[in-house]
Amino acid sequence: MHSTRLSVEGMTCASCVGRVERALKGMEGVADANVNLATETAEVMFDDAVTLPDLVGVLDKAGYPARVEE
Ligand code: 9UX
Repeated sequence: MHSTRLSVEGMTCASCVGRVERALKGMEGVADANVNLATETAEVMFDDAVTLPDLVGVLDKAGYPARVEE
């Protein structure tokens, strides 16, 4: 299992948080996703079926431009 923190742009309300969490958790291989609205980040746990570009890509597609932090 891997984990990463993504910086996510464009989340302005609680519904946005839900959308981002659902987009991530809906991916094959994502075990958990926790979004922090205040810091505009998403902590994601995922297995070998998922790559970092996969995570970023699904959020970009959902309308929340993302990049990998650190
Ligand atoms: Mo409400 Mo969050 O439209 O985009 S879901 S601000």
